[in-house]
Amino acid sequence: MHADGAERLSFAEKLAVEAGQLAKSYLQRDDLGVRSKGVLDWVTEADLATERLIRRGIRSAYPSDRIVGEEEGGESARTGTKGATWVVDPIDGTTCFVSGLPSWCVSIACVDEAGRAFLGVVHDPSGAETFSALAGHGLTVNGHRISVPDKGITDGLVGVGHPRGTPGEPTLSFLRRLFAAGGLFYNSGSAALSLAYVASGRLVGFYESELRAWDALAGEVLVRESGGWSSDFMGNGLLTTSQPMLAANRACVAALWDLAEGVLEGWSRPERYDRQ
Ligand code: 2AM
Ligand code: CA
Repeated sequence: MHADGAERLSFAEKLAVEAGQLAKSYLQRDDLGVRSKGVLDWVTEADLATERLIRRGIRSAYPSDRIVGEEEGGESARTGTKGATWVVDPIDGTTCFVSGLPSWCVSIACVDEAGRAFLGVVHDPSGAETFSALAGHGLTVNGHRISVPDKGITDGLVGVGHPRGTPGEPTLSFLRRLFAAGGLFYNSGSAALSLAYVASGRLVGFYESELRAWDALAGEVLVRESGGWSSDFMGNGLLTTSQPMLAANRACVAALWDLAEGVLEGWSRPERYDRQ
């Protein structure tokens, strides 16, 4: 972990809020007819401008760090490289953003030289909430430490995302098993925000068959720091591949793992998290 972790965290929190303000300003401009160029151009512009703001901020505060982002990509980052790597998604939940739905967010994570994600910030401009965590220091929401009650699958909702353009399976199999277990799903349209909801106890878990690093890493840190369990995106040492993602509070992880089993080949089964 970085010695200046706390400083990095407060930097990332401010940057995420600033980025969220810029992205949101595109929604307001939309009212003025700027969208006449077409929805795709408009959202691409919002995405790109927001990512550029984040990149500029990081370059000026941490010039020797590396940056990987959804819009402009970045080096094919591997573990074992020098310095920290920032992994950013300027607008996660783009379809919600375009559709006028509130569930989109800015996601910023930082990965250390050993390939461990040690900092995660998810900022939700619509709800004015910043979910923030540094490895070993717990989770805060808008600066307040929160404790999350463990709930079973049937006591709440399981976030399930489906990556656009991919086959219905394995999401459908997971949903079938979830229904058979008496569970219900919630799809926020943003993986990063769903993970923040798991961390803050609003969802009991989250599953998506395919995510990229910028969708997953910040939320992963949030979930771990809330005391929950998350799969390890960086387990293979690569930032550039897609990975399935499972995260849950301690009461749910074993049951959700059973539902996802077979989909998550090659992963070692998490221990049962029975609280004493
Ligand atoms: P986006 O909104 O930035 O595109 C919803 O399914 C989640 O998965 C969102 O976080 C979304 O990010 C991401 N996503 C959408 N399509 C995807 C794909 N084909 N592969 C991986 N992630 C995807
Ligand atoms: Ca994304």
